[in-house]
Amino acid sequence: MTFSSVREGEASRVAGPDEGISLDELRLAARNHGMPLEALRYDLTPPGLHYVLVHYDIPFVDPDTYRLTVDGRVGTALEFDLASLRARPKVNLTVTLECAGNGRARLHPRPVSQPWLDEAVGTARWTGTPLVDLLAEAGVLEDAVDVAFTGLDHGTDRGVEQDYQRGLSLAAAVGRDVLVAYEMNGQPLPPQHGAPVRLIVPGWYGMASVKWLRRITVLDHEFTGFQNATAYRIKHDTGDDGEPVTRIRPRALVVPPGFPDFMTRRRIVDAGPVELFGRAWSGQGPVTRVEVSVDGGQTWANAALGKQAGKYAWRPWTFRWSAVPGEVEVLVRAADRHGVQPVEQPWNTQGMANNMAQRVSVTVR
Ligand SMILES: Nc1nc2c(c(=O)[nH]1)N[C@H]1C(S)=C(S)[C@@H](COP(=O)(O)O)O[C@H]1N2
Ligand SMILES: [Mo]
Repeated sequence: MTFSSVREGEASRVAGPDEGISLDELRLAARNHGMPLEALRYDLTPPGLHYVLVHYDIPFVDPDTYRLTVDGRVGTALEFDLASLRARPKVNLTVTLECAGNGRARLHPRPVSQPWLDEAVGTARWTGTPLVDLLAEAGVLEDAVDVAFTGLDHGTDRGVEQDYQRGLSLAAAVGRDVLVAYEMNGQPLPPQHGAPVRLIVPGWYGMASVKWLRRITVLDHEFTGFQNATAYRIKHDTGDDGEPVTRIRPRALVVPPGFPDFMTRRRIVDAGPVELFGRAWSGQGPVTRVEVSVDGGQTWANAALGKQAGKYAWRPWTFRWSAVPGEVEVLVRAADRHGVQPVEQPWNTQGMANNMAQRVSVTVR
């Protein structure tokens, strides 16, 4: 097996019809782990079980010498150390984060990238200070359009060398709930989740929540860096500029019932009443409905919705299933006011914002 080499400006790639997961993809999957679906049980995901996505390397940052700069189109450029950020007004927000590539490995043909199945999600209580206050203190100038956020991590992607960097429109950046965060579930951020300081953009796919945040730059023009203009876009063919990936589409996941077979992870369940439990979320507004099918998607019934832990947090749901012996495919799907999750794949070249309904194969004995 060989590792691929990449030339500058090369497009993302789609796997051939019989092409299995490569060592390149496996290496990414081994670094970037998902949340085991049984951890859907926790309101707040224990940090070690929260999914992780790191494009390059996890930077080694000394919290004592760490600085955050606010500059660009502002009246006064500012610099903060960790203590001065912690001394500012404190906000706690429970936020469900999901990677825009979640579900990518289930697409046909498969976009070659981090091969997520269903598990690129987690919910944490983030503590930080509102970004809007930092911007107000710096004094955003009238010609401001976008805000660029730069991480301490560095690498190349498709031949383009870069710091991890994302832009957000000024309108989105001044939302009261966008946080410059330094704690996760009441503890200092773990290295893999952005220590010592990261951005949290609630409701948006994870790519917007820049980790290891070192610089906030107000721009008088649209940000056109790689992660906005090339990577996180919904493209239908390689020549297509595509649409930007923004807010999280609705998704429901079920804790796989019964117990698993080691290799296949097929579920084994005893016949009789089975209480299915799961979570559902959307970054576009409240989840309005969760539906379950226990016959491979032919018929659907409503699950009972539990109480949401916050505006940006996932919502628990339950469903009472009377399991009868046989081979069963359980499907779950969530809806928000914009619509319901598709059962057929919403395919695009990079496998972004695909919220196809989860399927779980179960043997009822
Ligand atoms: N600096 C930096 N920030 C980053 C990334 C990165 O690679 N570098 N990955 C982004 C992506 S694509 C996602 S999905 C989330 C993942 O956050 P988590 O690892 O804390 O779950 O971080 C985002 N922030
Ligand atoms: Mo992501």
